[in-house]
Amino acid sequence: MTHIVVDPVTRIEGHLRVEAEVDGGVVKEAWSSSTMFRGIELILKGRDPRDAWVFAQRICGVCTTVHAITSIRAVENAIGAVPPPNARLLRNIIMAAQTVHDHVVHFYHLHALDWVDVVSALDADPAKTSTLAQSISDWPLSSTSYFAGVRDRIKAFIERGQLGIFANAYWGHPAYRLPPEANLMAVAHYLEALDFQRRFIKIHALLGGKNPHPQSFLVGGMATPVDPDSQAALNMDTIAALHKVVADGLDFVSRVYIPDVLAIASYYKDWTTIGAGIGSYMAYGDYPESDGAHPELFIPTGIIHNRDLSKRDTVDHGKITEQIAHSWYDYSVGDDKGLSPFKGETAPHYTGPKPPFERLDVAKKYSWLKSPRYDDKPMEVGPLARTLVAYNAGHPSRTKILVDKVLASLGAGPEALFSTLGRIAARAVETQVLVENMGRWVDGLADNMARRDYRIQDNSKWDPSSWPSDCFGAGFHEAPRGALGHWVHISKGSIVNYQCVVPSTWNAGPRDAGGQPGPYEASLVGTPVVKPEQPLEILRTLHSFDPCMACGVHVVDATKRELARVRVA
Ligand code: NFE
Ligand code: MG
Repeated sequence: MTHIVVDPVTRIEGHLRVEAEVDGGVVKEAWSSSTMFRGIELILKGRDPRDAWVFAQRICGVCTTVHAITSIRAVENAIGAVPPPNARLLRNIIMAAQTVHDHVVHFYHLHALDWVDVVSALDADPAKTSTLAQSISDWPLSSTSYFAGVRDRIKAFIERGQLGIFANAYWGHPAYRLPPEANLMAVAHYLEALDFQRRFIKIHALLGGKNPHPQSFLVGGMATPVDPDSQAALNMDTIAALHKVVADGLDFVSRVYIPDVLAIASYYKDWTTIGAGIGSYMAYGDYPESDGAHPELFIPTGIIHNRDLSKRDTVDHGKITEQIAHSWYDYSVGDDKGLSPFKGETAPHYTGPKPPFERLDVAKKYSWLKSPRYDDKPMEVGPLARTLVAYNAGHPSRTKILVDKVLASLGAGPEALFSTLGRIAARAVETQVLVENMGRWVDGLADNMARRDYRIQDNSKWDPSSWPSDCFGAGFHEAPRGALGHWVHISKGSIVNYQCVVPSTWNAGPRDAGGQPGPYEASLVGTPVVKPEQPLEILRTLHSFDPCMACGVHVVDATKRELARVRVA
């Protein structure tokens, strides 16, 4: 039995440590630990709920707007504010832009190098790379001279000892399987995606003033004026600019991202049988298509239990609790109990070993993440959960068509989705579905302008004197990494309690009081590890979730600042 420690896991947001027992070249057990405490939930206590979104948004710099919208929705739910149609559409466009941007950055810049060997790309024949690229897509940047140029640029970097962002990986590891030409094509697209993401997120600059952390949210609506007769407002020029960015986005996603996912996946088909994890999936649903308290949702809500795609359960938010049996917190009701987020407590209490240490005591508490549970069961959330729910829902959109296309190209059935590769494929499909629909929401804004509906805020509930003296609200959003909820208790105009239960907390949380592992922990069991001192395969499955510990924990230990450490005991 070999004990592996990966700390910190890199190419993620925040600080994640994983310990695993490997026997016979396979992971037998794994523990996921967030090594960072933050405490935004505590910072919010006593504040004006109309300001909460500005603070909450700073939970993360990767999924930048998601805590703003969720906070706004929680407060609106508590005080009864109803945003007008323009605000709904503006929010849908901003959130979809976030998810599309986030997914592209994840695939190319955070995850691809687990599958693509940059050093091997140097051996590629540019002419053969061109043939390969043209066989999978009609994307124009595909000539022999283009790929020769990319190869020469990387070669020059390496010869000068300047691998830079490519410096720290397991190049030459036997689990890398792409031929040099596929590696070169993927590296070229890695570089193109850097440029793409900068152009695409301009949507946030257009509608929210900046990225990260757009500034145009407002309880009851949005602070983006809509007026075709004003140069200072969202007008027909903005509509045209949005349409252009969205069209460019659709072009890149359908002609580069999707073909790359299919091409890379074709070399790693065995990863459709690795990394499934707990097999239950939850989506809150999102992107309201109508106004009011119970809108139609573009991304459907539901739960898939135990990999059974023939049934879809409904989500009852009242069944959500957080446990802390293995988390560095105290509960007034006892550490073996779960608490509803409305009654949630954030009382940090570190009882782990004093750093530096070799191992966590996983029989006791071992993470700053809590363990969220639905009806006392762990749930995987994220693009795969949403895609499975939409697939089951017979979603009239393109989800089912696109998923079936991906499965056909892999020669696999739907059970292949319950896997590491399934997460990657689902994220790509979701990106395509969202970017295809963004133009429709932009058209919705233009239509409203044409009929002179310029409303952007319901200000009837702006004054705290219009609020109940004591009220509770919950807000939900499908963030890039999955189902996100904020719960707020407001009394006499101020926040009494604020709890965030975040996608990476659902996925990366530790075992609960009953010993049930969280999704990361379960998904690593059965993962092959060819070279324990270079646990590339562990990174593949972890990265397939797109971890974000900043969100998950919501004071960094400044005494322990190593860049990377992998130990085999
Ligand atoms: Ni910080 Fe986040 C997303 C949220 S996390 S990245 O997506 O909420 O899990
Ligand atoms: Mg929380």
